[in-house]
Amino acid sequence: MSLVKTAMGKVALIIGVTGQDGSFLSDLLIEKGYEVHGVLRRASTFNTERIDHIYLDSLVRDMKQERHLFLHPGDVTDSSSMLRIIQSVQPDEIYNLAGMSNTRFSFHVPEYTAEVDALGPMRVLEAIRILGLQEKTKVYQASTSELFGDTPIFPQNENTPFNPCSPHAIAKQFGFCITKNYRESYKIFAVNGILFNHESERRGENFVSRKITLSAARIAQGKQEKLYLGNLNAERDWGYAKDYVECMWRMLQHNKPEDFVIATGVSHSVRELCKLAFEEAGIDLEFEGDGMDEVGIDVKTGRILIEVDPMYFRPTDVQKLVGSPMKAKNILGWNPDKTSFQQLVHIMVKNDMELVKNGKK
Ligand code: NAP
Ligand code: G4F
Repeated sequence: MSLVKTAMGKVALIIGVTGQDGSFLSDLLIEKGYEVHGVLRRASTFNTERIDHIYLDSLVRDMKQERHLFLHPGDVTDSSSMLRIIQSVQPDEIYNLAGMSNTRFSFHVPEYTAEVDALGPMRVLEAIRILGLQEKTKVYQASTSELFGDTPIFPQNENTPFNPCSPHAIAKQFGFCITKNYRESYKIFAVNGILFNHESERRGENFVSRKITLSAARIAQGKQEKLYLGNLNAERDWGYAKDYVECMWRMLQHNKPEDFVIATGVSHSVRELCKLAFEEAGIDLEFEGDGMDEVGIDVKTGRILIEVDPMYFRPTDVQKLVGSPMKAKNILGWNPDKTSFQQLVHIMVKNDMELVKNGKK
């Protein structure tokens, strides 16, 4: 395996390569001619499904042909693995996407969440400093709109004060601050992408968007009776992950290290997402009732398809987030309107209808 930088391309290391964003970013960087390295953490089952189309390809390919994706066993909770991998890869760019990314679950594992989301970024930055790579290696840190938390300010931008309200968001605030601190203290090109919710056909099934699109597809094809959800009033600024990873890359190509909000500028409620997803699946849905008694009804048959289950509520929830993408639009030339909310839901439902039809979900 060659770890040598190819003449034409740069070397990137993606920590969190097996996740939604890591897989789209791998596709993008390979397309741009990068040699891509990823950190693969240990799991009890295979966890490379989202990158199998690139990784398995490269395994079965004639070894004389060029390989583009190399995986390294490691974990952001383990400093020695971060040091070893960064030393051997000598990346031009590191994208730290590793995250305990499930807000609700972070209430159950707050200490582990801090290990991954707070200390993880610090271990990556420390490795760069210890290895003397400050001049060479640029770092992208996956920060989040959850940092704004329960804010009264709309829309949120790079100057909006943080008010995180979950262990996940609080740990991510440490990650944000340490990235800024290493940029200022050690002159590392380290930036925060404050990304608002972004979804796709590769989104994990326990996030609300995918839970809804998959359930809509299953219910429409008679494979599921009902969908149980939590806070239907929550509003999020939902964009398409494929568009967002492009902006991560743009941030590292910019001539100076700066933090950017990435968002569409439009928010929708969970209820609206349900209506649209079910419509895409061929079901006209209507909501009736209030609070815990609210239900989603199939207008044609009168059947109750959605119910509220208190199990999915959080000790504290962020009610509404909507971001201003103006800085990224003006400085990075990023297009926040590339994929609309309607197009995003269409892509996800279409994908899930196919998966269900083929017995894959
Ligand atoms: P995701 O699908 O949950 O992917 C997270 C990635 O991190 C996976 O590859 C996961 O590995 C890896 N990971 C988790 N713990 C790790 C550890 N201890 N060591 C090494 N790798 C670890 O999340 P995503 O949607 O792609 O998001 C990427 C990042 O952006 C996350 O940090 C997330 O918090 C942040 N973010 C996401 C959004 C969003 O709406 N998607 C918005 C703002 C910020 P496995 O595959 O083995 O689990
Ligand atoms: O899809 P969610 O679980 O995403 P959440 O909590 O906003 O976090 C995601 O986006 C963040 C960026 O803002 C990232 F930092 C984070 O890593 C992750 O990618 O929930 C969205 C909303 C919440 O208000 C939640 O209470 O949907 C509400 N919701 C209602 N019913 C539900 C459900 N969420 C989930 N997961 N499951 C439900 O049944």
